[in-house]
Amino acid sequence: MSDFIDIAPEVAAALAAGKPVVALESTIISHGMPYPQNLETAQLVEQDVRDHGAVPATIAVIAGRCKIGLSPAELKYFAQGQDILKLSRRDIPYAIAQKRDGATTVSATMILADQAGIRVFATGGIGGVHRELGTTFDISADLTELARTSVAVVCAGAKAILDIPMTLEHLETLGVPVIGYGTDEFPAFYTVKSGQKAPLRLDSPQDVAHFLKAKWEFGLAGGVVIGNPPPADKALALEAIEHAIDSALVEAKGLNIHGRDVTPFLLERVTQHTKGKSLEANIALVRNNACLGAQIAVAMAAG
Ligand code: PSU
Ligand code: MN
Repeated sequence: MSDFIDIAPEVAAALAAGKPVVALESTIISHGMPYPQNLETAQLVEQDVRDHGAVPATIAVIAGRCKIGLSPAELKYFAQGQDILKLSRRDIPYAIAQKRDGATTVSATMILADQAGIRVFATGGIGGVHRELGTTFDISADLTELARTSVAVVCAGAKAILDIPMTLEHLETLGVPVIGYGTDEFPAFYTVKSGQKAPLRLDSPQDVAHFLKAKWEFGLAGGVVIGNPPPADKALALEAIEHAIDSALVEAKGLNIHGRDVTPFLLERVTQHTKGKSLEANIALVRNNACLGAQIAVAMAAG
């Protein structure tokens, strides 16, 4: 493991003892949700992991140190922070060398989790291929990371702000297994349905654990996407979100938003357009994913 990483004592003890640990990302806190809901969610999600028998490890970079597991004060800092970078793979050395604070996206969280030996990571949604690929060439670094780094990502699929069919095609090309958890359909984050079939389906944490072991013990490095549908009582109907997404996309284009700013901008606008309904769904699905992530980590630790 690199000299740039600090593992919180509780997480280090759990890893040393072979106990279940679940990685959590920090971009969702700093750039994915407004304060104070982001802080409440970050705290609830950690508790959800504990309630299901695993140790949570929220990952971030603080003053150039890569942290695996944050203290309550650090969690608050990332929820309130103003000058926090959004880190994907390319940005990690900059944050380290310049001693900056950075919130980790799915790609950066996977890298740090992998270095610490954490195999299960729970989040909201993965990045993907953006709509109008032909003009933007915007493909999230999350997808390439999934191709190379051996961490399972429990998520509610990919948001409809993205081009979901192209995202699934690209994951196939990259050799990344995409599993519908208890569903035949790949979920679309706010909505249970995306109109796209999940390429694979598994129905229990044990089955997922066996799948992950088979992949990695066979020597097939790389990530796995576990698409867990959002809880039905908080999920939105497609009609409820479609308009918000379309308006947000038009606004982003008009304002010439690009690069790392696109996803946070779209998330913020969708929350505004749905008057908070999408935020409620977001919170519920992240918690749901944390619970499943912990169950999978427990199943893996049990052998
Ligand atoms: N999806 C969400 N909320 C988020 C993100 C994705 O519902 O906060 C964040 C994740 O950290 C993801 C990142 O890795 O956005 C992808 O950003 P980009 O599209 O710039 O690759
Ligand atoms: Mn992008």
